[in-house]
Amino acid sequence: MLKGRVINLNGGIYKVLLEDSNIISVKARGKLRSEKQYAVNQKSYSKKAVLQTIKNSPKVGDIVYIENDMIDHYEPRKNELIRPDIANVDQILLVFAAKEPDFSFYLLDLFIVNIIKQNIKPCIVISKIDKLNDNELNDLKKSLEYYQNMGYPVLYVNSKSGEGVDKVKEALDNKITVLSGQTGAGKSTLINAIIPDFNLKTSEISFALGRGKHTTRETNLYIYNNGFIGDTPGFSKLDVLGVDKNELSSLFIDFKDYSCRFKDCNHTENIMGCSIKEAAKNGEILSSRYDSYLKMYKQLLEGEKK
Ligand SMILES: Nc1nc2c(ncn2[C@@H]2O[C@H](COP(=O)(O)OP(=O)(O)O)[C@@H](O)[C@H]2O)c(=O)[nH]1
Ligand SMILES: [Mg+2]
Ligand SMILES: [Zn+2]
Repeated sequence: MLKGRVINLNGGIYKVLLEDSNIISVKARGKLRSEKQYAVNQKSYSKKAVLQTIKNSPKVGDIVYIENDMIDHYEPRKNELIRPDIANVDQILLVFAAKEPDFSFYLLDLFIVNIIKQNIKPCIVISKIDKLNDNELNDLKKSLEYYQNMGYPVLYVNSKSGEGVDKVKEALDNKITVLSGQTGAGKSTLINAIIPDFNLKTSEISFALGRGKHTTRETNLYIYNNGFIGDTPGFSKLDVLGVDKNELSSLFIDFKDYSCRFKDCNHTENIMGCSIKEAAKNGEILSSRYDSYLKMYKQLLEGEKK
């Protein structure tokens, strides 16, 4: 059996990069084309059930095995994104502007929670560093050291001059990467600084969730050195999607060092001895991280009451 990685899907035709670097176009066997619809809550704070189509067909990013010019089966996935529809994503390149739009720690934390929830690692890229003066940039770097200590790389670029872009190129090696970040953060400019003819599609994808049909659109991974880059960004406008308020603290991985001894503590109230609240108070947990947690928790709580 031939083994390879799906790098493109368009109308049921899979382009598979084989181990010998050849690319072949194949279909999937019939048993891999069935679909089922399940009622799911898309947002944990919405009581309204929406229908989601669960497909067992291979998708872009899958490691597949081919027999008689058909995909026979694929390896278990370590994760899968819905938008873009890509499996086995190694990292999200989270592009945040240093300025224009203003840097927001809350928004950064919100993106990170969503990424961790998908079982993916963020790589933070701060763009437009040329828009800050030296003092402002140093202050930002100082605050972001905290994120580096959490294990998330933080890179700094001026995509217009090319400063710092080599470090981003290195970060892409050997990985499947999807870009993410607010509109205007600098995703397209950054990717064009890396690959001049790259066409990063707009993130405004209309997807027919719950309407009982699925749009036929192309999903594509671009081969870059030994890695792959999705040509469509992931979530750009966000809420705390699909997160249960009781799992929220587990998505703040820096909180794990301060295991709270109270079983049902949500770490939001003034409970004497809550180690997370205390760590936030004495600065061991970055205060903006804790504020982000409180804000998200409150939103999830309010959503439940609706
Ligand atoms: N000065 C400066 N401007 C940038 C940089 N990166 C992006 N921009 C500008 O910011 C605006 C938004 O960038 P764009 O790449 O379209 O953002 P996207 O929506 O995330 O794809 C554009 O006007 C870019 O020229 C940068 O590193 N420095
Ligand atoms: Mg863009
Ligand atoms: Zn607690």
